[in-house]
Amino acid sequence: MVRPRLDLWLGLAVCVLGCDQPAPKAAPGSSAPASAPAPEPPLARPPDEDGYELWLRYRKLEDDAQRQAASAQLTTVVLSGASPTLDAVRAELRRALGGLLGTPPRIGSELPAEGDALVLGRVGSPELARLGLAGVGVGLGDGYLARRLERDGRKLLVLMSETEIGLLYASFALFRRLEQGPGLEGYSAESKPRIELRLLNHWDNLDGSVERGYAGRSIWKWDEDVALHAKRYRDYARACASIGINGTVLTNVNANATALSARYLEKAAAIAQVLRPYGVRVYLTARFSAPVELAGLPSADPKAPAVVTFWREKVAEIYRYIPDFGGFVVKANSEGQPGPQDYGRNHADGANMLARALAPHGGTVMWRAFVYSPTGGIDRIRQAYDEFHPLDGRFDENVFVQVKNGPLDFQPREPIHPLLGGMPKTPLTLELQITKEYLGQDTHLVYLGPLFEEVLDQDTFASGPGSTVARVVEGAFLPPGARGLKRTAIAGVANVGDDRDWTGSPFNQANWYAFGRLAWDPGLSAADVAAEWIAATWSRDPDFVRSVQKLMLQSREAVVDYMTPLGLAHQMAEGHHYGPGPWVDGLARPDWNSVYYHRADRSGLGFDRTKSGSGAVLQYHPPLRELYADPARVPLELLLFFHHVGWDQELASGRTLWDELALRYERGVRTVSEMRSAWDRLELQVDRARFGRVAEFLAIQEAEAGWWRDALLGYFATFSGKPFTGSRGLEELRSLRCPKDRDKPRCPEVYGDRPH
Ligand code: GCV
Repeated sequence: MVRPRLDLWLGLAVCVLGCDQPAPKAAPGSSAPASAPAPEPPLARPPDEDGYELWLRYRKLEDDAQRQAASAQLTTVVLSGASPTLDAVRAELRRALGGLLGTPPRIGSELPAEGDALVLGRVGSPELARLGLAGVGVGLGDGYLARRLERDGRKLLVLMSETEIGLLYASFALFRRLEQGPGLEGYSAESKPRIELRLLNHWDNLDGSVERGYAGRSIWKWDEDVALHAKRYRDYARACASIGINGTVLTNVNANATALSARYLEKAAAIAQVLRPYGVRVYLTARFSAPVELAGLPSADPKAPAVVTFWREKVAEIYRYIPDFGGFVVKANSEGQPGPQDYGRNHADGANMLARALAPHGGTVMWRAFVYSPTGGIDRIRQAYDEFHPLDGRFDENVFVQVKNGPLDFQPREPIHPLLGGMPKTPLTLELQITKEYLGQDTHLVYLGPLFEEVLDQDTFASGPGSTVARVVEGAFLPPGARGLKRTAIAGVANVGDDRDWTGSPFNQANWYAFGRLAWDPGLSAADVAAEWIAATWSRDPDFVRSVQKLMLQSREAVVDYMTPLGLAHQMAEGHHYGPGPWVDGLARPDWNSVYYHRADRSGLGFDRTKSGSGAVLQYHPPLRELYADPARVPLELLLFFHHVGWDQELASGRTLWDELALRYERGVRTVSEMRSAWDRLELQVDRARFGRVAEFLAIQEAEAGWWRDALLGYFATFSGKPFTGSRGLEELRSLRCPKDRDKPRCPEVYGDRPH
């Protein structure tokens, strides 16, 4: 029997979603016809850029009237005092205003006798008192206020904060305002970070490799002099500060004890010195067995006095090198990492021992809840809650439990982690992944703002309705700490490497940006954040911003559709997590295999996590628990995460499971084609270099989206018995052995043979 082609077979359903879509274009290297060629670009195309400047390009404002109005206000700047941070503020003002307005400002420490001016001052300072602002802004911390004043017939724009770093944040907010285009008329702002510790976690190894990094080697060149890389570190710190990131963990959570030896501490101290003026504190990962590896102790038992002494002395040594050291991030008893359970102790015993060494110096421990034991269990996703929930309330005040956004592992979509509503007495660090380990890595264009927003907005119901993840992470329900320590934190696994453009692709920069902006204010909309980023990174033209914003906002749902729709998870091929591998089976542990997660059989698809299955659904609070447990009410987006569903079962959409699945895969591929066409239409407005890079990556993504669809539907068809014919047969797809290079994953076997 000749099986119908999926695109013909799906014609009706696809039309429900829009029949006026352009035909998908051919992947590079394929012989299929492409759509009509784009018109020849005019000569006046913007000059090529390499992406190094990120969103800090500060190109001159195009609108003359607006630029002149802003210049009148900002040409004279008043900022008194001397410190490395204030120098950084001045340098950034010169660079940004010089770029945006065309002329760098005159910066003095006294308000001149006449003329409009920008005044920056610390809350309570004599400068602000002279302007009648004594007492204004108390309690801002690192937050800031922007106020417009009229004094003696002159217009003043005043930026104030309690801290120097707050003045830097206020300056970056002002530049954002200018980039956005509404001008300074009526500008006033008040903003305080809603989460205190906003950290990047680098999974960088001492040998220069980066775990799950796709943007080159580590920027921390442990074997080289820091001075050689100081410019890059300074620019990294500027980028972090511009979006409010105030800490960075230099080393991988799969830790190497050597990172805590004198040679590396000296280096970390030199890096800390470059980052410090920008308010970015350095943290390190601690390997739990360091007392054995570095000091030759017989064990790392957290209750052994020699171990306690080792850590106390080690921490004191670290603070001699780095007086404002932030603390440790620890992965313990997970994926082979040592931990307190090796000695019959629990996570609280281990974390508190380290916390007590850090407490006298003001440091914190971020103890990760991503535990993944070597013995497996009834359901991998249950383990963290089962181990940590009983320990709630047993951690010292300077311990955070660091929880990934979902219970599995940074999938394109998964439900929130039940621990986010399951440890009401413990400060939690929400861990998001900026590097796209499971979302197409460097080449696929996926804007993560909507994913972060979805997580932050999800209600845990832990303290009744309205207990969103954002409110939990902001500490809204946390009992106050006796010692008034910082108790709110968020971390993003960095996507930064030594590639010239920092993140391996121009659009991956947006995810670094979105993480920082949402960490500062989880209430921001991912759409607005995208618009900010586009204007600063590409072009301020409103039509351009709208088109790119649309494309970015489509992209997350697209990757869910073409990789793992309807709550499927972990269908990536073994090891590299790049292409599809639903057939992966037979690896040593059941939960290393894709088949463990999809549970496809003749009767249907999906993992039963209800009471009659693994029971993981019981880890959620009511009414989430009931919602997820009910196959008729669970959001379709999470259906197969919680239920095993028959192939012919009719879903809330009115379609059968098979039809819905096929429709979503097809929709994902088609959305990428639309994104590709939309980008091509913008060619004339973007420099050739960056345009070309994005265009090539979109071509790869389009071909690989089809690869995912064909692999997953082709494979599931062997269980469902439904007709499916992809562009390539299942056997051919199963035999592909790519990517060969995990750091720059490419599969020319899929997208054609053009070099990338
Ligand atoms: C740093 C997943 C990743 C690992 C990572 C681990 C973790 O398993 O694939 O590379 O290890 O998560 O978050 O600890």
